[in-house]
Amino acid sequence: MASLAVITTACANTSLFAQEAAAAGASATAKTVDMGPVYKSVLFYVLLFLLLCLFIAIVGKAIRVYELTRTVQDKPEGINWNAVNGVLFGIFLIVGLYGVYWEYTVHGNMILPDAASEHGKEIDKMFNITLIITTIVFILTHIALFAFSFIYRYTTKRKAYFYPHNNALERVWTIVPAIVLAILVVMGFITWRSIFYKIVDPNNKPLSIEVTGQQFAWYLRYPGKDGVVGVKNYKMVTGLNTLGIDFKDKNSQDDLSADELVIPVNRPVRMIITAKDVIHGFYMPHFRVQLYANPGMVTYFEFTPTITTVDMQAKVNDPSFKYILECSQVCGSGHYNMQKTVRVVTQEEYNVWIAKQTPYINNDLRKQFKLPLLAEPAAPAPAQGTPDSTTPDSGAVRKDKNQLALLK
Ligand SMILES: [Cu+2]
Repeated sequence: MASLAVITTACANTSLFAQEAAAAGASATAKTVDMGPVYKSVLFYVLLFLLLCLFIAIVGKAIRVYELTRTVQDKPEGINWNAVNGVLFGIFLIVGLYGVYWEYTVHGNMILPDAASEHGKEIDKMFNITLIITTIVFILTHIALFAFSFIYRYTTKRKAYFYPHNNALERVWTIVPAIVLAILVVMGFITWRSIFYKIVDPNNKPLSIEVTGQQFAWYLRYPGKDGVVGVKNYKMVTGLNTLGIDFKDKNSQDDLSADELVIPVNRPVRMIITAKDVIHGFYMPHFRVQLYANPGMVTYFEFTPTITTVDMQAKVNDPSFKYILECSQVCGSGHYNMQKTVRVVTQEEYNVWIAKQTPYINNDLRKQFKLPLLAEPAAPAPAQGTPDSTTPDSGAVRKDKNQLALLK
Protein backbone atom coordinates (compact mmCIF):
# COMPACT_ATOMS: atom_id res chain seq x y z
CA MET A 1 0.00 0.00 0.00
CA ALA A 2 2.82 2.35 0.96
CA SER A 3 4.62 1.63 -2.30
CA LEU A 4 1.42 2.30 -4.19
CA ALA A 5 1.01 5.62 -2.38
CA VAL A 6 4.61 6.56 -3.27
CA ILE A 7 4.13 5.75 -6.92
CA THR A 8 0.81 7.60 -7.22
CA THR A 9 2.23 10.67 -5.42
CA ALA A 10 5.33 10.67 -7.61
CA CYS A 11 3.18 10.27 -10.75
CA ALA A 12 0.79 12.97 -9.61
CA ASN A 13 3.70 15.39 -9.11
CA THR A 14 5.21 14.51 -12.46
CA SER A 15 1.91 14.92 -14.29
CA LEU A 16 1.33 18.22 -12.50
CA PHE A 17 4.68 19.56 -13.70
CA ALA A 18 4.00 18.17 -17.14
CA GLN A 19 0.71 20.09 -17.20
CA GLU A 20 2.46 23.26 -16.09
CA ALA A 21 5.10 22.77 -18.75
CA ALA A 22 2.40 22.21 -21.36
CA ALA A 23 0.56 25.33 -20.22
CA ALA A 24 3.77 27.32 -20.36
CA GLY A 25 4.52 25.91 -23.79
CA ALA A 26 1.05 26.88 -25.01
CA SER A 27 1.52 30.50 -23.99
CA ALA A 28 3.00 32.89 -26.49
CA THR A 29 6.39 33.11 -24.79
CA ALA A 30 7.84 29.60 -24.63
CA LYS A 31 8.69 29.79 -20.94
CA THR A 32 10.58 26.87 -19.35
CA VAL A 33 9.35 25.61 -15.99
CA ASP A 34 11.79 26.24 -13.19
CA MET A 35 12.30 22.83 -11.57
CA GLY A 36 14.77 24.27 -9.04
CA PRO A 37 12.39 24.40 -6.05
CA VAL A 38 11.39 20.75 -6.57
CA TYR A 39 14.93 19.53 -5.91
CA LYS A 40 15.14 21.68 -2.80
CA SER A 41 12.05 20.26 -1.06
CA VAL A 42 12.43 17.62 1.66
CA LEU A 43 9.41 15.75 0.35
CA PHE A 44 11.18 15.17 -2.97
CA TYR A 45 14.04 13.39 -1.21
CA VAL A 46 11.69 11.44 1.06
CA LEU A 47 9.84 10.17 -2.01
CA LEU A 48 13.12 9.39 -3.74
CA PHE A 49 14.24 7.39 -0.69
CA LEU A 50 10.95 5.46 -0.54
CA LEU A 51 11.21 4.70 -4.27
CA LEU A 52 14.75 3.41 -3.75
CA CYS A 53 13.52 1.18 -0.90
CA LEU A 54 10.76 -0.11 -3.18
CA PHE A 55 13.29 -0.84 -5.94
CA ILE A 56 15.58 -2.74 -3.55
CA ALA A 57 12.62 -4.72 -2.20
CA ILE A 58 11.56 -5.72 -5.74
CA VAL A 59 15.11 -6.79 -6.68
CA GLY A 60 15.39 -8.73 -3.39
CA LYS A 61 12.13 -10.58 -4.08
CA ALA A 62 13.22 -11.38 -7.66
CA ILE A 63 16.51 -12.82 -6.40
CA ARG A 64 14.65 -14.87 -3.80
CA VAL A 65 12.37 -16.33 -6.49
CA TYR A 66 15.44 -17.12 -8.61
CA GLU A 67 17.14 -18.92 -5.71
CA LEU A 68 14.00 -20.86 -4.74
CA THR A 69 13.62 -21.98 -8.35
CA ARG A 70 17.23 -23.27 -8.32
CA THR A 71 16.60 -25.13 -5.04
CA VAL A 72 13.45 -26.74 -6.44
CA GLN A 73 15.45 -27.80 -9.52
CA ASP A 74 18.26 -29.23 -7.27
CA LYS A 75 20.83 -26.84 -8.74
CA PRO A 76 23.74 -25.33 -6.65
CA GLU A 77 23.36 -21.84 -5.07
CA GLY A 78 23.21 -19.23 -7.83
CA ILE A 79 24.82 -16.25 -6.04
CA ASN A 80 27.84 -16.54 -3.74
CA TRP A 81 26.74 -14.16 -1.02
CA ASN A 82 29.99 -14.53 0.94
CA ALA A 83 31.91 -13.26 -2.07
CA VAL A 84 29.40 -10.42 -2.57
CA ASN A 85 29.72 -9.33 1.06
CA GLY A 86 33.52 -9.66 0.97
CA VAL A 87 33.75 -7.44 -2.12
CA LEU A 88 31.33 -4.93 -0.55
CA PHE A 89 33.64 -4.72 2.46
CA GLY A 90 36.57 -4.01 0.13
CA ILE A 91 34.61 -1.31 -1.74
CA PHE A 92 33.49 0.24 1.56
CA LEU A 93 37.12 0.47 2.69
CA ILE A 94 38.25 2.29 -0.45
CA VAL A 95 35.22 4.63 -0.60
CA GLY A 96 35.43 5.25 3.18
CA LEU A 97 39.12 6.14 3.07
CA TYR A 98 38.49 8.51 0.20
CA GLY A 99 35.69 10.03 2.31
CA VAL A 100 38.17 10.62 5.14
CA TYR A 101 40.60 12.26 2.72
CA TRP A 102 37.80 14.45 1.32
CA GLU A 103 36.70 15.44 4.83
CA TYR A 104 40.22 16.46 5.84
CA THR A 105 40.91 18.45 2.70
CA VAL A 106 37.51 20.11 2.03
CA HIS A 107 36.21 20.68 5.56
CA GLY A 108 39.75 20.83 6.94
CA ASN A 109 40.18 24.06 4.97
CA MET A 110 37.27 25.62 6.84
CA ILE A 111 38.83 25.44 10.32
CA LEU A 112 39.56 28.50 12.40
CA PRO A 113 42.65 30.56 11.57
CA ASP A 114 45.75 30.47 13.82
CA ALA A 115 45.03 31.08 17.49
CA ALA A 116 45.04 34.79 18.31
CA SER A 117 46.09 34.30 21.92
CA GLU A 118 49.14 33.03 23.80
CA HIS A 119 47.54 29.96 25.36
CA GLY A 120 45.62 29.26 22.14
CA LYS A 121 48.83 28.00 20.53
CA GLU A 122 49.12 25.37 23.27
CA ILE A 123 45.51 24.28 22.77
CA ASP A 124 46.02 24.02 19.02
CA LYS A 125 49.18 21.98 19.55
CA MET A 126 47.29 19.54 21.76
CA PHE A 127 44.42 19.38 19.30
CA ASN A 128 46.79 18.63 16.41
CA ILE A 129 48.69 15.92 18.30
CA THR A 130 45.41 14.23 19.28
CA LEU A 131 44.12 14.51 15.72
CA ILE A 132 47.30 13.00 14.22
CA ILE A 133 47.33 10.06 16.66
CA THR A 134 43.62 9.30 16.30
CA THR A 135 43.79 9.61 12.49
CA ILE A 136 46.66 7.09 12.28
CA VAL A 137 44.84 4.67 14.60
CA PHE A 138 41.56 5.18 12.76
CA ILE A 139 43.07 4.41 9.35
CA LEU A 140 45.08 1.39 10.51
CA THR A 141 42.20 -0.21 12.43
CA HIS A 142 39.77 0.34 9.55
CA ILE A 143 42.17 -1.13 7.01
CA ALA A 144 42.57 -4.15 9.31
CA LEU A 145 38.81 -4.46 9.84
CA PHE A 146 37.65 -4.24 6.22
CA ALA A 147 40.69 -5.77 4.51
CA PHE A 148 40.52 -8.84 6.76
CA SER A 149 36.81 -9.22 6.07
CA PHE A 150 37.57 -9.08 2.34
CA ILE A 151 40.70 -11.29 2.24
CA TYR A 152 39.37 -13.95 4.59
CA ARG A 153 35.80 -14.14 3.25
CA TYR A 154 34.35 -17.65 3.29
CA THR A 155 35.28 -20.07 0.54
CA THR A 156 34.86 -23.80 0.41
CA LYS A 157 38.60 -24.15 -0.37
CA ARG A 158 39.71 -22.97 3.06
CA LYS A 159 38.99 -23.96 6.64
CA ALA A 160 38.86 -21.29 9.36
CA TYR A 161 41.70 -21.35 11.87
CA PHE A 162 40.41 -21.41 15.46
CA TYR A 163 42.30 -18.71 17.35
CA PRO A 164 40.45 -17.82 20.56
CA HIS A 165 43.10 -16.18 22.76
CA ASN A 166 46.57 -14.64 22.82
CA ASN A 167 47.88 -13.09 26.02
CA ALA A 168 50.80 -11.26 24.40
CA LEU A 169 48.49 -9.64 21.84
CA GLU A 170 46.02 -8.56 24.53
CA ARG A 171 48.82 -7.03 26.60
CA VAL A 172 50.04 -5.02 23.61
CA TRP A 173 46.63 -3.63 22.69
CA THR A 174 45.87 -2.73 26.28
CA ILE A 175 49.20 -1.24 27.34
CA VAL A 176 49.97 0.78 24.19
CA PRO A 177 46.65 2.73 24.14
CA ALA A 178 46.87 3.17 27.93
CA ILE A 179 50.32 4.80 27.62
CA VAL A 180 49.24 7.01 24.69
CA LEU A 181 46.08 8.13 26.50
CA ALA A 182 48.00 8.76 29.74
CA ILE A 183 50.44 11.02 27.83
CA LEU A 184 47.54 12.95 26.26
CA VAL A 185 45.76 13.35 29.61
CA VAL A 186 48.89 14.54 31.44
CA MET A 187 49.64 16.96 28.60
CA GLY A 188 46.09 18.30 28.86
CA PHE A 189 46.40 18.64 32.62
CA ILE A 190 49.68 20.60 32.36
CA THR A 191 48.23 22.87 29.64
CA TRP A 192 45.07 23.47 31.71
CA ARG A 193 47.15 24.46 34.71
CA SER A 194 49.28 26.82 32.64
CA ILE A 195 46.09 28.54 31.43
CA PHE A 196 44.20 28.78 34.73
CA TYR A 197 46.95 29.22 37.33
CA LYS A 198 48.91 32.31 36.47
CA ILE A 199 51.33 34.44 38.41
CA VAL A 200 50.55 38.13 37.90
CA ASP A 201 53.37 40.03 36.24
CA PRO A 202 53.57 43.38 38.13
CA ASN A 203 54.80 45.09 34.94
CA ASN A 204 51.95 43.78 32.82
CA LYS A 205 48.92 43.55 35.09
CA PRO A 206 45.77 42.08 33.55
CA LEU A 207 42.95 44.33 32.42
CA SER A 208 39.76 43.22 34.17
CA ILE A 209 36.53 43.29 32.17
CA GLU A 210 33.24 42.00 33.47
CA VAL A 211 30.89 40.22 31.11
CA THR A 212 27.33 39.26 32.09
CA GLY A 213 25.27 36.85 30.04
CA GLN A 214 21.56 37.50 29.88
CA GLN A 215 18.88 36.13 27.58
CA PHE A 216 19.88 37.17 24.90
CA ALA A 217 22.90 39.45 25.01
CA TRP A 218 26.26 40.00 26.67
CA TYR A 219 26.71 43.09 28.85
CA LEU A 220 30.18 44.51 29.32
CA ARG A 221 31.55 46.53 32.21
CA TYR A 222 35.01 48.08 32.09
CA PRO A 223 36.74 49.36 35.19
CA GLY A 224 37.22 53.10 35.53
CA LYS A 225 40.44 54.84 36.50
CA ASP A 226 40.92 52.60 39.54
CA GLY A 227 41.27 49.55 37.31
CA VAL A 228 38.86 47.60 39.53
CA VAL A 229 35.40 46.45 38.52
CA GLY A 230 33.05 47.16 41.43
CA VAL A 231 30.84 44.66 43.23
CA LYS A 232 27.45 43.49 42.05
CA ASN A 233 24.53 41.96 43.89
CA TYR A 234 21.55 40.28 42.27
CA LYS A 235 19.30 41.71 45.01
CA MET A 236 20.01 45.18 43.63
CA VAL A 237 18.67 44.40 40.15
CA THR A 238 15.98 46.92 39.22
CA GLY A 239 14.57 48.23 35.96
CA LEU A 240 17.16 50.98 36.10
CA ASN A 241 20.08 49.01 37.52
CA THR A 242 19.74 46.01 35.22
CA LEU A 243 23.01 44.36 36.24
CA GLY A 244 22.52 44.91 39.97
CA ILE A 245 25.70 46.97 40.36
CA ASP A 246 26.29 48.16 43.91
CA PHE A 247 27.04 51.85 43.39
CA LYS A 248 27.71 52.30 47.13
CA ASP A 249 30.99 50.54 46.32
CA LYS A 250 33.53 53.22 45.35
CA ASN A 251 34.98 50.89 42.67
CA SER A 252 31.61 50.72 40.89
CA GLN A 253 31.11 54.45 40.59
CA ASP A 254 33.58 54.97 37.75
CA ASP A 255 32.80 51.71 35.88
CA LEU A 256 32.09 52.08 32.19
CA SER A 257 29.63 50.40 29.89
CA ALA A 258 30.60 49.38 26.36
CA ASP A 259 28.83 47.89 23.35
CA GLU A 260 31.87 46.26 21.84
CA LEU A 261 34.55 44.16 23.47
CA VAL A 262 37.74 46.08 22.72
CA ILE A 263 40.99 44.69 24.11
CA PRO A 264 44.60 45.82 23.78
CA VAL A 265 47.04 43.46 22.09
CA ASN A 266 49.76 41.70 24.12
CA ARG A 267 48.19 42.66 27.42
CA PRO A 268 46.63 40.03 29.67
CA VAL A 269 42.85 40.36 29.84
CA ARG A 270 41.01 38.93 32.80
CA MET A 271 37.38 38.27 31.97
CA ILE A 272 35.06 38.23 34.97
CA ILE A 273 32.23 36.01 33.75
CA THR A 274 28.73 35.88 35.25
CA ALA A 275 25.16 35.31 34.14
CA LYS A 276 21.82 36.76 35.18
CA ASP A 277 19.30 34.10 34.28
CA VAL A 278 20.49 30.78 32.87
CA ILE A 279 23.83 29.17 32.07
CA HIS A 280 25.47 30.81 29.08
CA GLY A 281 28.76 29.90 27.43
CA PHE A 282 31.37 32.63 27.10
CA TYR A 283 32.98 31.60 23.83
CA MET A 284 35.60 33.39 21.74
CA PRO A 285 36.70 30.76 19.20
CA HIS A 286 39.57 32.74 17.64
CA PHE A 287 41.24 33.06 21.04
CA ARG A 288 40.43 29.45 22.05
CA VAL A 289 38.55 30.83 25.05
CA GLN A 290 35.46 29.11 26.41
CA LEU A 291 34.00 29.06 29.89
CA TYR A 292 30.50 28.78 31.28
CA ALA A 293 28.77 31.86 32.59
CA ASN A 294 26.77 30.68 35.60
CA PRO A 295 24.11 32.62 37.44
CA GLY A 296 25.06 33.10 41.10
CA MET A 297 28.72 32.33 40.49
CA VAL A 298 31.72 34.22 39.16
CA THR A 299 34.27 32.53 36.91
CA TYR A 300 37.45 33.99 35.44
CA PHE A 301 39.36 33.47 32.24
CA GLU A 302 42.65 35.23 31.71
CA PHE A 303 44.23 35.30 28.28
CA THR A 304 46.57 37.46 26.24
CA PRO A 305 45.49 38.41 22.70
CA THR A 306 48.48 38.37 20.34
CA ILE A 307 47.13 39.47 16.96
CA THR A 308 45.21 42.69 16.35
CA THR A 309 42.05 42.60 14.25
CA VAL A 310 43.84 44.53 11.48
CA ASP A 311 46.77 42.08 11.45
CA MET A 312 44.40 39.12 11.40
CA GLN A 313 42.48 40.62 8.47
CA ALA A 314 45.76 40.77 6.56
CA LYS A 315 46.70 37.27 7.70
CA VAL A 316 43.48 35.60 6.54
CA ASN A 317 43.31 37.92 3.53
CA ASP A 318 39.77 39.05 4.39
CA PRO A 319 39.21 42.75 5.08
CA SER A 320 35.80 41.98 6.63
CA PHE A 321 37.20 39.53 9.18
CA LYS A 322 35.97 40.11 12.75
CA TYR A 323 36.74 38.39 16.02
CA ILE A 324 33.55 37.38 17.78
CA LEU A 325 32.18 36.60 21.21
CA GLU A 326 29.36 34.08 21.17
CA CYS A 327 27.26 32.01 23.52
CA SER A 328 28.15 28.31 23.31
CA GLN A 329 25.14 27.13 25.34
CA VAL A 330 21.76 26.71 23.73
CA CYS A 331 20.29 29.06 26.32
CA GLY A 332 16.88 29.78 24.81
CA SER A 333 15.02 30.81 21.67
CA GLY A 334 17.16 33.91 21.05
CA HIS A 335 20.47 32.12 21.69
CA TYR A 336 21.68 32.71 18.11
CA ASN A 337 21.52 36.43 18.79
CA MET A 338 24.19 36.44 21.51
CA GLN A 339 27.00 37.62 19.31
CA LYS A 340 29.30 40.55 19.95
CA THR A 341 32.14 41.93 17.93
CA VAL A 342 35.54 41.72 19.56
CA ARG A 343 38.21 44.17 18.47
CA VAL A 344 41.89 43.71 19.32
CA VAL A 345 43.70 47.01 19.00
CA THR A 346 47.02 48.55 20.01
CA GLN A 347 47.36 50.02 23.51
CA GLU A 348 47.24 53.57 22.02
CA GLU A 349 44.02 52.85 20.12
CA TYR A 350 42.59 51.27 23.27
CA ASN A 351 43.38 54.38 25.34
CA VAL A 352 41.52 56.55 22.83
CA TRP A 353 38.54 54.17 22.71
CA ILE A 354 38.16 53.69 26.48
CA ALA A 355 38.20 57.47 26.99
CA LYS A 356 35.03 57.69 24.86
CA GLN A 357 33.04 55.11 26.87
CA THR A 358 30.27 56.30 29.16
CA PRO A 359 29.99 55.44 32.87
CA TYR A 360 27.29 53.06 34.02
CA ILE A 361 26.12 55.45 36.70
CA ASN A 362 23.79 58.29 35.80
CA ASN A 363 21.79 60.75 37.86
CA ASP A 364 18.77 58.44 38.13
CA LEU A 365 21.00 55.76 39.63
CA ARG A 366 22.68 58.36 41.84
CA LYS A 367 19.24 59.27 43.20
CA GLN A 368 18.46 55.60 43.82
CA PHE A 369 21.72 55.15 45.74
CA LYS A 370 21.42 58.55 47.46
CA LEU A 371 24.66 59.78 45.95
CA PRO A 372 25.40 63.44 45.13
CA LEU A 373 23.95 64.35 41.73
CA LEU A 374 26.02 65.68 38.86
CA ALA A 375 25.05 68.89 37.06
CA GLU A 376 22.46 68.17 34.33
CA PRO A 377 23.82 68.57 30.82
CA ALA A 378 22.67 71.65 28.93
CA ALA A 379 22.41 69.81 25.61
CA PRO A 380 21.82 67.30 24.22
CA ALA A 381 19.05 65.77 26.32
CA PRO A 382 20.00 62.48 27.93
CA ALA A 383 18.63 59.29 26.41
CA GLN A 384 16.10 57.62 28.67
CA GLY A 385 17.21 54.63 30.67
CA THR A 386 20.71 54.61 29.20
CA PRO A 387 23.80 55.58 31.10
CA ASP A 388 24.57 58.42 28.69
CA SER A 389 23.37 61.24 30.90
CA THR A 390 26.74 62.60 32.01
CA THR A 391 27.58 66.14 31.13
CA PRO A 392 29.97 66.71 28.26
CA ASP A 393 32.21 68.53 30.73
CA SER A 394 32.41 65.69 33.21
CA GLY A 395 33.05 63.40 30.25
CA ALA A 396 36.04 65.50 29.28
CA VAL A 397 37.37 65.45 32.82
CA ARG A 398 36.88 61.72 33.02
CA LYS A 399 38.68 61.27 29.72
CA ASP A 400 41.77 63.00 31.11
CA LYS A 401 41.60 61.00 34.32
CA ASN A 402 41.24 57.76 32.42
CA GLN A 403 44.22 58.48 30.30
CA LEU A 404 46.20 59.35 33.41
CA ALA A 405 45.10 56.11 34.99
CA LEU A 406 46.21 54.14 31.97
CA LEU A 407 49.58 55.86 31.90
CA LYS A 408 50.21 54.93 35.53
CU1 LIG B 1 23.40 32.29 26.00
